[in-house]
Amino acid sequence: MDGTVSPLYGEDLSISEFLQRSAPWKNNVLGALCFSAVADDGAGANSDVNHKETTQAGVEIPCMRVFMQRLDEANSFCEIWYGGARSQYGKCGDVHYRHDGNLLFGVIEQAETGLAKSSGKTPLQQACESAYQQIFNLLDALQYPYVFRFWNYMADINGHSFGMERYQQFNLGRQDAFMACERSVVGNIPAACALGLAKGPLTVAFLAGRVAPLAIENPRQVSAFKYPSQYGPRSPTFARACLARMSQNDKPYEVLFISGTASIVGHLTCHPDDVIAQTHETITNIEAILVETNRVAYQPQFCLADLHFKIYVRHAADLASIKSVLMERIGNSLRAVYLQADVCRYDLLVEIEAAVSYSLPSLSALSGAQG
Ligand code: 3EB
Repeated sequence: MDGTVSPLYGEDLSISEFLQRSAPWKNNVLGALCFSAVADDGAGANSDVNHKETTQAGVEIPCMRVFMQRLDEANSFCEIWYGGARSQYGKCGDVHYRHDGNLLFGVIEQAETGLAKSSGKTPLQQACESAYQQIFNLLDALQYPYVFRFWNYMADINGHSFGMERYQQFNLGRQDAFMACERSVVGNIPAACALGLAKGPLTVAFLAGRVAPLAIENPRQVSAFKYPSQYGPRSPTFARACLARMSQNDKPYEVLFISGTASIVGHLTCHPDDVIAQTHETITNIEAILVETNRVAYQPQFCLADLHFKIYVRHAADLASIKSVLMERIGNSLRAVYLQADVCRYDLLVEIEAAVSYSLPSLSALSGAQG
């Protein structure tokens, strides 16, 4: 479909391409998510600290860097998020951020090393709670009340320590931070993903704004915030998707963030040993999310063919199988980047997230916004 626009959503560049491109478009970059398993990858020279890059023109950009192997084409992948013409960089606690008055993109890492288990909290749980509290403190201070999307990356997500799976420790810290900052842990909550890295500290990126988005659930799945306790003492805190309406340079548009989606129906993993069936089930889940989105969108035009996909693959050897299912279900318009990552349940072999934005006809369309 031709109605898609990318005033917000980024493009497929390697990190070195991203950094070598010169101004002025870079002034509109709010931030980037960079995935690479190559040391430095052209970024080292400009990277004065982790998760921040400075362009030749001196523009400071929060730039998440996680150690993750890209499986298709290039070695690295940068997903770039754009803002308005005037934006500014800041650092608050450990959070690097950039904001333009409508949107704020930020990134924080929190190491577990040096943290002992204290007051009954594991190091990962503490790192997560601290990351989220710092994010919420920043958003309160700068008055960006609504998070649309969180990206969570941590080492050894399926590992166990202190008698608990690490992903469950993460969920404890996340939910505690939401509650401590008086944020809802059910209902209208952000979209998210949570993936395992081969190495590196807990790293969280996020995009927030000033207009309330609409959380979307998938009727085929139990909402993650209602998962039963067999998956851990605290439920994950995310919605299946988040639909945000915003205006950038006086152009209104609607953007959909689809959370990491996997082969889960109800709350159970389906097809544990079958990557092809898992991929089909995941696309069927994403289709169900699109149906729900089109019930509440201004322009009910959200469709698979327009989505920009990020595909997290547990076993690199499954890449060809996954790709062939996606080609079959989506066709030639498929836009996808493939990364090797651990998925948060040991029996999930693939997780797929997506985003898309469509322009809206006029600002007056926004005045009728619900929510
Ligand atoms: C699932 O549906 C798969 O904990 O933030 C997907 C998206 C998953 C986000 C998160 C976890 C998260 O439960 C896992």
